[in-house]
Amino acid sequence: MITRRNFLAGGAVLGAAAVSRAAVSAVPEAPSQSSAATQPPLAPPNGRPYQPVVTLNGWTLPWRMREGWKEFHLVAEPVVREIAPGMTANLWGYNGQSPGPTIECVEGDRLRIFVTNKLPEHTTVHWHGVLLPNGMDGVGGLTQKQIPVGKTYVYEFEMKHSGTFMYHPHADEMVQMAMGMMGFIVVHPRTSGFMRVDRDFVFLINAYDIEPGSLTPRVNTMLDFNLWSWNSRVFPGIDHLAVRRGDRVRIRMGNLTMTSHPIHIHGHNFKVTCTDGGWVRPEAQWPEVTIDVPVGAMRAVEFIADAPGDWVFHCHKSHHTMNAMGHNVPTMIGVDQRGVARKIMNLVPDYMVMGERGMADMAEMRMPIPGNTLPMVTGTGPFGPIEMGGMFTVVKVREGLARDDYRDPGWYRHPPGTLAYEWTGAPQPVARNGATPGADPEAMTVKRGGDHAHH
Ligand SMILES: [Cu+2]
Repeated sequence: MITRRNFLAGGAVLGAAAVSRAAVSAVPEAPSQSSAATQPPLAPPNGRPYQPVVTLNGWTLPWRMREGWKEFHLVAEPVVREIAPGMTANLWGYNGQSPGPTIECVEGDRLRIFVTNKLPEHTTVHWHGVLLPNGMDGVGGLTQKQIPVGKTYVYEFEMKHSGTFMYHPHADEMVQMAMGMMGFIVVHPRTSGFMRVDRDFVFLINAYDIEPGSLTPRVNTMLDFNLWSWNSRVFPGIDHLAVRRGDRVRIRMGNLTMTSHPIHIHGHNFKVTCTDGGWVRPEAQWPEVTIDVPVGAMRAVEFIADAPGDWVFHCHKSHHTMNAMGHNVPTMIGVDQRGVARKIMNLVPDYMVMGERGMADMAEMRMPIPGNTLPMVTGTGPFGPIEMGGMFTVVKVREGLARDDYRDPGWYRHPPGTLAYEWTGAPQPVARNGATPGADPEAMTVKRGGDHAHH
């Protein structure tokens, strides 16, 4: 699905004397991606070898080698991004998508990155976490002039250390990041075998405020976003992570929202092995099942996928696993709405009473919603509605997947005797007031308070 756009500067033939500027005058082509599906890992066709990453609902930017430099071409431009099937958004991004493509290279590589600005306003690119010369840091006004509309700037630096980084504008930042301008950078270790894993997934954590029925994010929103996304996708639009049983798996995440995200896995525990500051020494790693990813930070977690199954991987803030919703909906649990419903139905025949027994029925009912709007909770599993949205996906651990097979293996088939089941025997009498019928009420008295004198 990669289409080629040719940016080769028009036919100037350069003499041997023009060597130093020649590289700059011949701009490399800028591949563009039209699909929001996870693309297979890009095995390096040249340069130092490495084990490539898989960008969740994204892709890696191809490069060309030229006189010892790895040359990439980013095009900052308006894009149309599918957030999940049934909803697209008008975003800003790079090379056809938001986020932009992942940049992969190796410790010690010399990078020359061309950035062409096709936005309606100026921009820059900051290389978050990368140690580089000050003038390559991409801070508009401070370390460089902002890149004007229609112009191309060149960044050149050596990747001095391996790790997990990202790129984003440092120009009209609030607007440009709210519109989706960001991308991932992975610098692979030069020493083969160092921090080696079998599967290496990456994604950025982002958020949008898009009014139901509209297409463009509200850029002034600070906290009350309604689409909590990974790589500008929400459940059920986030691809599943297919993993072979026994694989060492790494998941790298970077947070460019304005709140933290406690990212949680089921069925396994993981260790934090890398941040945007570098690798974590083995003796400094500790086990977790939830890791908070702070604002403007990156975390890489690793685990051995030793438990077959469909294991949920999600943000633990429950509002971040929901799609566009009004926050002004009153809680109606326990409120008897029958009387008022009858009155309203005389006026509005389609009126539905909702939320009286919780809000689970929202996942089953087909409420009328505006066009280009996702249901608040959605997705169907093998046992029915999953009742989720937003930052939620599934790690599918299976026996015997091929090394580079990332295709969805379907739902897990549970071995006999390993599935929760309904009790169909005789019911027990229900205990009330902390006492079982016939028990001595004195014996059930709870001693209140305690002796706090010994602190
Ligand atoms: Cu979250």
